[in-house]
Amino acid sequence: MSRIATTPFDDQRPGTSGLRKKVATFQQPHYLENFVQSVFDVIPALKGGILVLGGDGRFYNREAIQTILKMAAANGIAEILVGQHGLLSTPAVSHLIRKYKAQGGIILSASHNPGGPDGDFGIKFNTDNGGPAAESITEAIFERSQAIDEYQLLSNEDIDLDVAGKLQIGEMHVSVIDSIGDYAELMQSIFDFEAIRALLARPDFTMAFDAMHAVTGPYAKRIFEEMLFAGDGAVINGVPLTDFGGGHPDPNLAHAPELVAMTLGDDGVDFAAASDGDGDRNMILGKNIFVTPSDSLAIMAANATLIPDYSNGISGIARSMPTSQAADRVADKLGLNNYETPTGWKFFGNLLDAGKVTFCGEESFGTSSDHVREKDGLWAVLFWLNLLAAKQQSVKEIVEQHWREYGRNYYTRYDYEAVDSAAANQLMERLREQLPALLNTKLDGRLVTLADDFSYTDPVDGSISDQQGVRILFEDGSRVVYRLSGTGTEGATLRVYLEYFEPETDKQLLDTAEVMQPFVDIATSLAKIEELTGRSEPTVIT
Ligand code: VG1
Ligand code: CO
Repeated sequence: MSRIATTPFDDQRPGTSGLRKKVATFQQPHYLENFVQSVFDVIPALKGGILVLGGDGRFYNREAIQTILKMAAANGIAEILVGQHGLLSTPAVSHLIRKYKAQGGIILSASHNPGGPDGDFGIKFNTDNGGPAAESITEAIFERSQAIDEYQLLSNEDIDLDVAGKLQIGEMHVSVIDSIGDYAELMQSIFDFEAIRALLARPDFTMAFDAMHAVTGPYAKRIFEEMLFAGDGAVINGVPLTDFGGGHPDPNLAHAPELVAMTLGDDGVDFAAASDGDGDRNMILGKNIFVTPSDSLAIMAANATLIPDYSNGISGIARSMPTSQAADRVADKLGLNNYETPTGWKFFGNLLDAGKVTFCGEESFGTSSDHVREKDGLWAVLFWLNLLAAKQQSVKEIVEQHWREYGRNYYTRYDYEAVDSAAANQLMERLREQLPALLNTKLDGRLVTLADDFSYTDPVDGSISDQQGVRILFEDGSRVVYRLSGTGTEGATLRVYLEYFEPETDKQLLDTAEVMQPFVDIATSLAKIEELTGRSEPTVIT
């Protein structure tokens, strides 16, 4: 075993979802090692314990895995479960931690951010409940990284990640496991695969799943093609590539145009879906319709009892603050618990562990349930397929019926990426200063009934998270929300979330962009976005 001297890097504070940086940053000598040693130092239970390890297959995934294996052996980890080819989706890691009672898991991913030598890399640590480490732990890891002066590494040959089997590095047992089997089995235990098979066998039903050349390719092929007989070719872009084929593995209307095009027109596929780099996000489309992630959460909750695993009902729903309030209406009507949390899946963990909620969702294409402690892209896709099979209706019929019953929350998000950090901070600061004066005034004729900087007190452990986004709520339930991203790697990303509630059936089928324009105008002028950032248009609209 070697102890290797090192000095701290000052930028190892994890953001919304782990530590994310340019590949070149991670390639600096000791950079990855410092962070991993900080994790081992902060979580003593890993010594003598089990660790799950895998990544989304992006550039630098394999190298990082080999380094972490040698460090884990030197740090006294007893057993490590590593995905074959170095691949494990984020929800699969969450499941493996829980199933094999591991003390933690390391996921190598920068999620939906581009990959390749000039792209992004990332590392996330999940705790023994299977979920992303809570803020108290990520802060402790960051603090440790600021004082680190050595790390431990066992000199050893690289292992063969491509062959499943058991081997040893020093005293540490290593199992290279089939990345998919346990996860596929879990999905089978939740959903009615028989009913989905029957749906997919119908000559008049077609589907497409876009794996975006990321980690869900092999999972989707096994589940949709081999287990559900969706037909060869149902999975597109199914081979994981280290640069995701040059694209953003980000399942939304802007980054999956090929898939969206397949749903349009009379010949469009009946169901289409996509997932992101690490398999925790999902986009749901039907013939000529896109289901917003916020609506998807609400529709799932409203129809939960049609799915075998939730047939006895669900305890509650949690949504991140910027996610539309559509789910709240379902919770109200069905008498379910309902929570509003800050952005990031780590805030759902305590609620799920305490049984207070069963479903969670984020507007950023994330939905999941208590079957794991992460968002889960393929789970959401299977949920929708199971729903279509149970209801024997089209995606469009299900969505429009939901709107008629609960009203429609029109929704859009504007992202301004790679904005100058100082300008973005100034913009948020100015907004915060304006908040007290905004209350009970009118913006574009709409009365402001709440204007604050969202603060969350965790109902389970009492921890407080401040400054989680500026929100302005109007009398009619409409909202404008601003926050800065915690996953970007260049400058700052300003996110502006806009929501308008329409209870009247005859106004629920209008064009989202047109309906939202007044709110776009309110949001851009109130925050002086162009004046402060120089941007007259957002980088991406979702
Ligand atoms: C974004 C999303 C957030 C999500 C996070 C991680 O964070 O807004 O809802 O949980 O990404 O998703 P931010 O701070 O950039 O807005 V993923 O798929 O990276 O694991
Ligand atoms: Co992701």
